[in-house]
Amino acid sequence: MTFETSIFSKQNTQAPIRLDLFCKVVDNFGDIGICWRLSKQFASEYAIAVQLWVDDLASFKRLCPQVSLDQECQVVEQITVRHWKNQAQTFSPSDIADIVIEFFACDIPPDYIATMATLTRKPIWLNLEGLTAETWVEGCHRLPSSHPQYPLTKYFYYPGFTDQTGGLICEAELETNRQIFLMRESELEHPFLRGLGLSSTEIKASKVSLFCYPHAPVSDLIQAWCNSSSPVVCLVPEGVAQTALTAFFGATPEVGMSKTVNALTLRVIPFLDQENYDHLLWLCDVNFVRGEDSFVRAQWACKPFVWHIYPQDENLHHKKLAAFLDRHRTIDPAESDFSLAWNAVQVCPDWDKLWRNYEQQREETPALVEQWRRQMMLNGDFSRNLFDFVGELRKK
Ligand code: TRH
Repeated sequence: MTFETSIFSKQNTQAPIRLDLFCKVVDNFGDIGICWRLSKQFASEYAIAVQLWVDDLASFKRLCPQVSLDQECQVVEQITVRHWKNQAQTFSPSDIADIVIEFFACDIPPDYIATMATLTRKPIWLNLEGLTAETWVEGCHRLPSSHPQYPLTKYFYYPGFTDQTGGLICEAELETNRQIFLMRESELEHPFLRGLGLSSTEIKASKVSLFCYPHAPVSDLIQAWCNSSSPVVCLVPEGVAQTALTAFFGATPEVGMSKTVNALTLRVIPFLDQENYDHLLWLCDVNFVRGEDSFVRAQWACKPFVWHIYPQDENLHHKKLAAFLDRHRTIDPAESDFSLAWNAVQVCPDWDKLWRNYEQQREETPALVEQWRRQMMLNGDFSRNLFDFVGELRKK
């Protein structure tokens, strides 16, 4: 049974299922990063007609250069992208999609909600929540919430690390694509890395990608890499760790800049589109990632990674970090100390030693990170799980 017939079996129509996804960019790139990734997956793997409403096209364009900044409505890779300018927009019943998703509790336009309420066949309405490894998520996942004013129910849907959550976003072809890409990259003598400016010597060195929030102790780590006993090449997308990089280069960092100090070569690379950012993660030996989406992609890259968690008031993020490390520690024992120092949960008296230990211990990590990938795959892909849930709701 295809997805379409299974979830909309009562709907005698060949028209594709329509899904509206609303994304408010609170800050940075994770909100649109995740929504864009989901939109592409919904369209390509489920043949769904996706309309992505996003309020900040400039952030979107950083990770998807095809986006044009001045269009209210445009089609990008089969997705209809709508510039969500304000809440005052009005809608007619035919505007309302079959599935309506709001991302991170962004308030969708009031008239959209009012119009949903007028329909005989109400759309499925979901709120996608943020990723955390904390156990309370399992109790909140899939919970309904009745609208105070209208006969509408919204359901909370959580990604997560167990089979009692929605799992992690993982496209069907991701692992195959990774294997093919890695094979080609090595057979063709590293076109991707050469394209980023790396020399043959740099390609052989320990390669690290760096994506973190501005408060990360990057200067300490840079110093430790300079003092390392083996060469380290650090690749930093433009705009990341500006202060530490300015101090290192003695000038504002720009794409193409590179400088070697003792064991370390540091290169500023372009901010890549999402697909190429995956390629970077696949090719580096260690990935420093942050937030939510790059954090998940690092896990699918099957390489050791260090997570810079999104900071929250009252150090709530420390709890979230601990919850993740509790689950992941057995997989990557070297990660714990490093992560705690990187996130300022623990003071690090000696970064040289910390990096040295991390380097030594991570020799054992490849098999373990693969084991983690398999374990996470058992929870199922987030989108697949989500549409199974939509199917269940439809049958009610
Ligand atoms: O950018 P982030 O910090 O995003 C978020 C937001 O802060 C959000 O509000 C918060 O809720 C969330 O973190 C926890 O980090 P994240 O989630 O990793 O998103 C970055 C996106 O940018 C991701 O989709 C990968 C993409 N990216 C590229 O496409 N190219 C690049 O070169 C880089 C560095 C990232």
